[in-house]
Amino acid sequence: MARNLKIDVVTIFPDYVVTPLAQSLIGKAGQSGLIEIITNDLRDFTTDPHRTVDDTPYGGGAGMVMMPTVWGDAIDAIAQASETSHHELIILTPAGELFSQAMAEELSSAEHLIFACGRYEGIDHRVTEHYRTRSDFRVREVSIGNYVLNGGEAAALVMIEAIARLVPGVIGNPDSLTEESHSIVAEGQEALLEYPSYTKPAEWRGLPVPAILTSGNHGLIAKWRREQAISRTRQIRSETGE
Ligand code: 6GU
Repeated sequence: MARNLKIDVVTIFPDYVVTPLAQSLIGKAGQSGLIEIITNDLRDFTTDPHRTVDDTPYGGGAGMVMMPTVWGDAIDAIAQASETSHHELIILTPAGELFSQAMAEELSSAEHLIFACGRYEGIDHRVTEHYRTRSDFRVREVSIGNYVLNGGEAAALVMIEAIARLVPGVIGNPDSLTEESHSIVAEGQEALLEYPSYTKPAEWRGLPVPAILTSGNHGLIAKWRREQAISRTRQIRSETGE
């Protein structure tokens, strides 16, 4: 089967990402050849005996900065080995653009994603600058939310899970993609959060399932679900000020 998407993750903690990626749907997508995921150890691209990846920041300040030399060698080698002609370089940083469903949709149709997981105080900014000058790359600095992690590994996992499930064939029933929270809707329409779901038993700890759902009236059920989605969306938006 043709490979749809190649994903490289570059990290100094390969075990942190390898095990979760081997699990579940994303792991199965890897086995079926729909997605190929490779985890690369950044230290394999060092040239000194200590396998150094970081140094003190110019201008002073706390923490260490990851060196552009090592990152450049790693990214060049990974791009070369990919056998694809265009590469989406995703640099994970809390200072990046916020990840969204729209970005996941866009990235799910790329041919090659490279996730650069920064640690410490980040990666020397010239890595972003250099690859932005290269016509075979598109560079995005991305954050998954307004909080700080110790490194980009967990963020890469979040993004890969959101992206991989949008690759055709990864999810058995594609209908489940179109109805869900945050999925893209027609222009001018608001993206609604999902309505609440219920299954058996019909009553649990004194709580019955909403009667409408057992009425058999599909028109009324659809209307009720839409109303629930709208009120949920309003509630969350007002709480978060979005
Ligand atoms: Cl991508 N990296 C780090 N270090 N912290 C984050 C993040 C990324 N996204 C949110 N917080």
